[in-house]
Amino acid sequence: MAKRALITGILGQDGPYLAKLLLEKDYKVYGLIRRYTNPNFSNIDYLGITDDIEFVTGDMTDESSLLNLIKNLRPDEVYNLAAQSFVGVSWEQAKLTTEVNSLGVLYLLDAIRFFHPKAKFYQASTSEMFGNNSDGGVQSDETPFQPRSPYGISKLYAHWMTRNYRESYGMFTSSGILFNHESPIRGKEFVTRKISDGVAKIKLGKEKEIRLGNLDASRDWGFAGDFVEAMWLMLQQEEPDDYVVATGETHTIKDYLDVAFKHVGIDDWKPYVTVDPMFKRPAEVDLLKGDCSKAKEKLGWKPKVSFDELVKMMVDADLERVGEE
Ligand code: NAP
Ligand code: G4F
Repeated sequence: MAKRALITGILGQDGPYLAKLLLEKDYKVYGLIRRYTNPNFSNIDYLGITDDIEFVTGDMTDESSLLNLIKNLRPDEVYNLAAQSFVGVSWEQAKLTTEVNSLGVLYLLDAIRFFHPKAKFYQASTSEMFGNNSDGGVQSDETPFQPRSPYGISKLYAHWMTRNYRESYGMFTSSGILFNHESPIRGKEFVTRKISDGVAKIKLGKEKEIRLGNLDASRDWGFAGDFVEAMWLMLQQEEPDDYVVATGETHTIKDYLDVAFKHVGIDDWKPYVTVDPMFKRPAEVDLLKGDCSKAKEKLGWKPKVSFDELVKMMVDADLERVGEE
């Protein structure tokens, strides 16, 4: 019989890539969406899988909706990708961020514990939990957490709860500590997509500049399509565990600008980029670079798409979309 998976955050970036992977593996996929008058299916439409998913409604902040869902669906695997995932806004909406990212996870874990404790649970943890801490410039499974944003703090609560339910109740709960991963369906407020969209608009004469914040921050950027494979692999192991998932390379925003602009034939991006303090953060995470040796060794996972390939893929996709507008 086909395995049944519930994915929260199905309309975001990772949800569609994970759903596509699970559908290819013959899973029955349920996708949790919030109630909207006009839901936005553009990301799953982009991957061509909208008709293959069964949508169920609920909200991470509404405990009873999650209790009912787990009670009725009894999924084999639950992937919790839902979040207020934008670090920048988490200072302005710290309470909402905590309700969705922290309490929402507690509600979902309890729903599983009460109604279907055999379900395997994946929690979307994040490299943002490390803050500026590292072991000589690298973050691994051993690096202590030191979050610097309300988002990072909210995710750390969920991370520890996920671990606690494993230790306290023997549930199969695993967290992936994923470093930044991007794609053509990345939200436009995140820096990579903001740049790829801006570069396409500048190239096609529709905009004149891109306004950005801190250009010196470094991120370990991988491709979302690669990273969702690690999520699935974590739930196929004999034992639950937590894993860092990263590419092991780090690049600054300036590096991203270099590759993106050069790809459309513009050698110097400086005339097209304005630094606007509005996009700077009250506390920045300066450098993220992950060591995912454990995931490589135990899951047999490794990233396939390089940094240059990722940037070009995103710019090409936006050139096509902006061209069609
Ligand atoms: P995303 O594009 O922002 O998607 C998040 C999804 O969560 C959206 O579909 C959103 O629904 C849903 N959501 C928000 N609040 C909700 C609520 N109250 N109830 C139900 N659903 C709600 O995020 P992503 O990039 O796919 O990331 C997936 C997960 O991985 C997130 O938990 C994120 O924090 C984590 N993560 C991401 C990265 C990364 O680099 N992408 C790295 C590490 C960890 P709507 O569509 O209705 O708004
Ligand atoms: O693209 P970002 O907004 O991603 P950030 O803050 O690293 O968070 C993403 O990755 C986390 C994993 O490490 C996830 F957990 C989280 O959900 C999200 O997916 O910003 C990246 C960097 C930051 O240093 C930011 O200050 O880019 C810098 N930046 C510079 N100018 C900008 C801008 N970021 C945004 N969003 N917009 C700018 O104009």
